[in-house]
Amino acid sequence: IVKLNIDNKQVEVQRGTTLVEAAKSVGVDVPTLCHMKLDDLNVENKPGGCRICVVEVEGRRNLAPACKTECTEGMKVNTHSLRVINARRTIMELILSDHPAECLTCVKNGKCDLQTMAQKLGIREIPFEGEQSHYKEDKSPAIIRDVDKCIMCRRCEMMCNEVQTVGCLSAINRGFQSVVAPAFEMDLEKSTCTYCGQCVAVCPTGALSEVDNTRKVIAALVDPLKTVIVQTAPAVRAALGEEFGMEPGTLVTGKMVSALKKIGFDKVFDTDFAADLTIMEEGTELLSRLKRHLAGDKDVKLPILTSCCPGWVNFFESNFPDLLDVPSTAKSPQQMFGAIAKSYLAEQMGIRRDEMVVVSVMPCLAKKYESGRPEFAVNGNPDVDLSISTRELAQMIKGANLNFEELDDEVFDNPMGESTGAGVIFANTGGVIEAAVRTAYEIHTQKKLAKVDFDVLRGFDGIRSAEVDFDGLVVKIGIAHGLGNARKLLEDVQAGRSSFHAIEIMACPGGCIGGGGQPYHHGDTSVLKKRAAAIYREDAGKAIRKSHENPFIVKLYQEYLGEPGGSLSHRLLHTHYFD
Ligand code: HC0
Ligand code: SF4
Repeated sequence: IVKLNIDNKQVEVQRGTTLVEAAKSVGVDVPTLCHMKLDDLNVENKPGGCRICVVEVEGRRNLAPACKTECTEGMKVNTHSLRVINARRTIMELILSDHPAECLTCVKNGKCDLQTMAQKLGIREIPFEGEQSHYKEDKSPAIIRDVDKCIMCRRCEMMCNEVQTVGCLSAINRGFQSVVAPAFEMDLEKSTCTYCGQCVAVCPTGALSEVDNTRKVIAALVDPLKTVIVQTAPAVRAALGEEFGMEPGTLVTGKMVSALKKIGFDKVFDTDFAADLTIMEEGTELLSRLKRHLAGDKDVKLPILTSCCPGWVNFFESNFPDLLDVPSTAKSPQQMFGAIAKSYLAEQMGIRRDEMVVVSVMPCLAKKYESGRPEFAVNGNPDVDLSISTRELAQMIKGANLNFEELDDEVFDNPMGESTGAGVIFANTGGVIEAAVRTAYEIHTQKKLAKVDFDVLRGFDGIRSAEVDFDGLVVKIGIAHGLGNARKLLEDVQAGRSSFHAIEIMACPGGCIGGGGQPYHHGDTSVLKKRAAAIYREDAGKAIRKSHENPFIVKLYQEYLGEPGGSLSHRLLHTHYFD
């Protein structure tokens, strides 16, 4: 324990605590820009680069960066002396001297940490003339790098290297030329980037952002020759409200549907319906692999890995090319939705597939890339035409001049809008496997589950495991969220050390509720837990909570698909992977 004094407050902290943390513990908020501590992920970005957090320490000649300075016994600290305020303003003016002044048209306008800090410090002019570097824009199918706006905070590096272990981004060059970039300054598309979007989620400025598809969506909506339908991912409903000032964890399912109808979509459907469909296919695949394994088949690939997260699919395709036959072949719900919409539904509606535009609203940026993968198109016409993020949907709602909070709740259209609680929980880490267990258990044992909630599969630890007793058959389950955690489980599989039968992997911390397209959490990961709790509430309130009991799924198999894993299902709902 060390005792010190911050702004005339007595503080007691553990040895090793930084001044930023110590100040926070007594309610003093030292302004920071590059610093970001993600408590639930056990990572902290503190390169000490921006220097905005400088404070005055009695007896020291120089101001000290609070994010890097450890508390020592008897320290006397002033976080807002005139000298500190002056220094912070000068530092900010220097940072802004080589930053493009494009706030009015910047994607981050109103949400930019740099802008907020400039406002807070009362910057009204920039007396220094920095050298404006002009990098070429790097536009991948999902993410745009506009590195003129990079302030070298290194938060993206922390996410990409420490949390995701993708190692795609690092600092290069010196002085005004310094930027964070993939190796050899190659474009993201040519790098090993998975498009998980976690770098975008923490970028303080407009240096990293999503490819904006909202204009294309509006163009489709005004085209009289197109029938435009929309699907909404499970995680969107638990976070969209934040964009309108609602408390994190507010469920806005009904308002979201209402907004989409008012914006002008011809049908508003639910990706959760397709999540139920995914369970039918993936659950069947799990059971069939298990049965072959029990029958002594040595060629069967176990553990089966979930395959619904496109960031994760990208990751194993680049990092584990020897394991391409291990994941489930089931397409993601987004893609199953598109495949069924442009076959079964288009037939029912009496239109050709090229007259239908399928839009998806996703918490994820990798979904933009996934929808463009060539194998998910028929004669060049994609199953999912346009994917927008939760943030882009919020933008469209604001642009349509809708008062979101005042909207009445409306319900999804059918047949592809009906879903069960199992489809909803896909949004959370552990949710896909819990949904699969609910269905696989009942199909395998021919018995009703006494309790559909599997608390053993829930939680926020990066790697979790559980055993579920299928009436004598003990199924061993692994769960990882965040690609760094996924890598550990995958290395076990690769080395033949894994004893799991099934592993669920989601690329983003928290699962889709923490996706790269969700409202910014600004470093407060408690937001993710509130969203997760909201998702479990939505599940608990559903009349039907098991995918195989979704009446529209039952009908789809009866009328159209035949059996799960059957030949039409295989053609429409399964895929393969490439290195
Ligand atoms: Fe997800 Fe999905 S659960 S990946 O996180 O499986 O993005 O929300 O839509 O496709 O359903 C994202 C969320 C989805 C898909 C579903 C899966
Ligand atoms: Fe790294 Fe993910 Fe960002 Fe790609 S999208 S650079 S993998 S953090």
